[in-house]
Amino acid sequence: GPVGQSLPHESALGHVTGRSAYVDDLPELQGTLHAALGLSPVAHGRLLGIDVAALKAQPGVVAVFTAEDIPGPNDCGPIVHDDPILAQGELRYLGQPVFAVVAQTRDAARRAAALAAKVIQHEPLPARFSLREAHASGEHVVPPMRLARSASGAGVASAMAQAPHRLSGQFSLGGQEQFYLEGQISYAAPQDDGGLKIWCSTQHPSEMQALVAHALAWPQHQVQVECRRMGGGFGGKESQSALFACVAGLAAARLRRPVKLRPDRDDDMLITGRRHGFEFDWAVGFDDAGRLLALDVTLLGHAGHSADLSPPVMTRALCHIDNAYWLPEVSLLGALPRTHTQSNTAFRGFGGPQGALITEVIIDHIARHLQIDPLAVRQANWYGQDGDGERNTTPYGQKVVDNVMPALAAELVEQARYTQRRADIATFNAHSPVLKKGLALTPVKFGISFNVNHFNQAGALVHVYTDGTVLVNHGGCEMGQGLHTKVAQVVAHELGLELTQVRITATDTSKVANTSATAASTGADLNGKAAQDAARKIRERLAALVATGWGCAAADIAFRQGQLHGPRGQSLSFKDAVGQAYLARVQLWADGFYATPGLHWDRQTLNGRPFYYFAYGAAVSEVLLDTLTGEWKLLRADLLHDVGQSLNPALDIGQIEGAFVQGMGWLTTEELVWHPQTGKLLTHAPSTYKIPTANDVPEALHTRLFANRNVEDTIHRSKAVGEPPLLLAFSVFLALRDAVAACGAPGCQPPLSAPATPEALLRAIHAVQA
Ligand code: MTE
Ligand code: LUZ
Ligand code: MOS
Repeated sequence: GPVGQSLPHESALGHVTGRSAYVDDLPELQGTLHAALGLSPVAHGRLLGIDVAALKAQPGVVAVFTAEDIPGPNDCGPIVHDDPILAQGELRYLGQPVFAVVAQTRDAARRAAALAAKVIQHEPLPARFSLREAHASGEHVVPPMRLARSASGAGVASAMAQAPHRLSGQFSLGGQEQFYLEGQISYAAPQDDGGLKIWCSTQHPSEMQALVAHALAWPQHQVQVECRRMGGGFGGKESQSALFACVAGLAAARLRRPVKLRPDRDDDMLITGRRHGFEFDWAVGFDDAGRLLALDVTLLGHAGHSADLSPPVMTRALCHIDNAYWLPEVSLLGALPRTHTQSNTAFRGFGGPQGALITEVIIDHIARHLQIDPLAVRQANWYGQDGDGERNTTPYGQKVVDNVMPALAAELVEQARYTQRRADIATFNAHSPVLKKGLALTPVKFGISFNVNHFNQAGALVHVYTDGTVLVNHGGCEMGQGLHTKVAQVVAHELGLELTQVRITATDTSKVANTSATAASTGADLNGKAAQDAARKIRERLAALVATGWGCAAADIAFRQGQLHGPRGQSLSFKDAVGQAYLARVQLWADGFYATPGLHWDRQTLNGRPFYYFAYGAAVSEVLLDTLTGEWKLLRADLLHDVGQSLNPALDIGQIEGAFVQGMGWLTTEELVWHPQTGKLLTHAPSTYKIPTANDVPEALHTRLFANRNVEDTIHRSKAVGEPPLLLAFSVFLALRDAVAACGAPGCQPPLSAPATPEALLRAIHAVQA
C-alpha cells in the first residue's frame, strides 16, 4: 500500500507550476477593500490620540479603525490575555499596530498608514531593550520557572562543590525570523446570514475563529476560518496570524464588505515576533572523563512585550537542557524578561533548540578543558538503557525507554568516518596557518507531544462517494511539510486504495471543530490517527456488508489494490462494494478522533510525562574557516535521523535537510539587530537579514534514516519529523568553534556567541590568538 512509500507531495506539481493557490491568489470578491496597519513609531510611550480625520481625508480611504472600534475585548493573546489587537493607552514596541486604514486599493491603504508617525499623538516613555536589565529589575511576562532534580538527594550545590572540575560562563544566543515565503495574510468576507468567512494563512484555524469571535463579541459558530495551505509557517503562524485575522474580521464585519490584510515583508517583520533569543549563565561540575556531575543554568528567554507562547516555549527549553544526557544533579531557572520589542513566539523547536544547545556548548567547554575529543565526553554522558536504574530518568521525571542514541551515534561515526577525518583535520590544521578546518558530531533527542496536555487531540472526516473516490478533511494544516500527503496515504492504506483515489480538502473550522494548532511536530501523529479512525469505521461497515453476502467473518476481508478479498478467493472492487453499501443504506462517511494516551504533567513542579516518545538524530559537520576574514564553508554534513518507521521517506528526508539548513542559518548568518536607542528592528528585510540559500547547502550532504520503529503505538509506528532535525545544525556551530580553537593554544576556549557571523568568528579568533 501507499504507506511507507516516497510518494510526491500532494501539491508538488502545483508548487512548481505556480498553480497552487495561496490566500492572495484567490479571486477577489466584488467590492473587496484592502487594509493596512499604522505602526507605533516609538518603542514605549503613552498613546494620547490618533488624528483619524487626517487619515480619513487621504485618497481612497474608506474607514479607519482604532482600539475603540473593537466591540469585544481588545485581545488576541493565546494563553495570557495580554496582547492588544490595536494599541490602547500604551505604545509597547516600535512597530506595534495602532490603527487600521481600509481603502479602495492596497496601495492607498499603505500610503495612508505610512502617516502613522504624524497622526499618532504620544508622549515618549523610557524603553527597555536589554534582557539582562529587564531580568535584574524583575520585569517578566510570567513568573520565573524552576526545574531541579538531585539524584543523590544532597542537592546541586553540594555536587558542584565536590566535583573534581568546575567551569562556568555566559552564552548569548540570537533569535530567528521565521521568514515564511508567504507572509501573514487574512481575507475576511461577510456572509449573507450575518456570519463571516476568513481565509487565513494560519497553523491554527480554530484559534483564529475563537479570537475573531471574541474580538467581535460574536458566537463562534458565526465565524468560519479556512486554510488550504500556507507558504510556510515555521511556528510564526501558530498564534501570530491572529492580529491580522482579527483586524480583517473587524473591518469586514463593520463595513459589511470583504477586506483583505496583507502586510508587506518589512511590516510583517516589524509587527510579529520570532524565535526567542536567550542569554545563559551556566556552571558545571564534572569528573576526569567529562561526566556531568552537577549543572546549574539560568536561562533568560527574550519574551518581548507580551507573553504570547513564551511560557510553554520556556517549559520546552527547560525540558531539553538534558538533550541526550543523564544529568544527575541539575538546577535550572527559566525567566522571561519583558522588553519593548516584538513579542517572540513559536519557531521550529519551540525553545527545545535553545535549551539543548547550551548543554552542547558546555560539553564543548568540558572537552577543551580536559583536552579530549568532545565526542568522548558525549559518549560518557548518554542516557542509560531501560533498566539502568536512574540513569534514564529525565530531570522532569519522564523515563527514557527507547534510548537508541548510543547505537545511532555509533552508526554515524562509522558512516561519516569520524575518527579518520578527525586525524586528517588535525594534520591539515598543523600545516595550514590561515585556513582552518573544524569537525563536530552532535546528538538530538527531542520530546514529541504538546507540553500543554489538552492540545494533544485531533479530529477527521472521511467521505466515500458512490464512485468509490474518497475525500478527507482533518484538523491539521498544510505548510509545505507534507502533512496532507501523509494523511491521504494513511486513509488510502486503510481502504486498500491508490493514493490517487484520495483527495484532501482545505482545513476548515466548519468541518472539524476545536482543532489544535498544527505544531509541536504532531500533525501526522494526531491527524493521521484521527483519519485512520474514521477510515476504519467505513472499512468495517463495508466489510460487514460484504461478509454477509460471502458468508464469512468481516475480519476475514482484506482491502488491497482497490479490491475487497474474501477468505475463499472471492473479490469485489472497492467501487462495487461502495455501490452496494449505498443501495443498502450504509453510512459511507465517518468522523474520527484521537487523543494521545499516557500523558500527564504538573505545571507547578514541571514533572510528569509531557512527551509520548522521543525522536533521535545525530549529525557530523566539517567546516573550512578563513581566519583572516571569518568567512567559512560547510564542506560536508552527514545526517542520521530517527523517524521511526517512515510514512514517506522522501518527505521525511526533505524535512530533515530543510530543518538542518534552517538551523544552520539561525546559528551562523541570521542576525537580528535592533537600534540601541530607538529599539527599531533594523534587520527587517532580506537585504539585511541573511537566510541560507541553495549555495549554503554543502555539496556533500549525506542524509540517512535510522532503521527504527516507534516503541509507542503511533501511526504505523512512525515518528514526528518536523522540528527535531533543526537541532542537527548544532554540529555546524560546534565545528566552527572547533576551527576557531585550532587558532589558539590547546585547551583554549573560543568566546563564540551565536549567530557565528564572520564578525563574531573574527572576534573569537582574535581572542584565542591573543
Ligand atoms: N516544513 C515546511 N516546509 N514549512 C513549515 O512551515 N514548519 C515546521 C515543520 N516543517 C514547517 C515545516 C514546524 S515549526 C512544525 S511544528 C511542523 O512542520 C508542523 O507540521 P507537522 O506537525 O505536520 O510536522
Ligand atoms: N507546546 C509545545 C505548545 O510543546 N509545542 C507547541 O508548539 C505549543 N504550542 C502551544 C502551546 N504549547
Ligand atoms: Mo512548530 S514551532 O511547533 O509551529
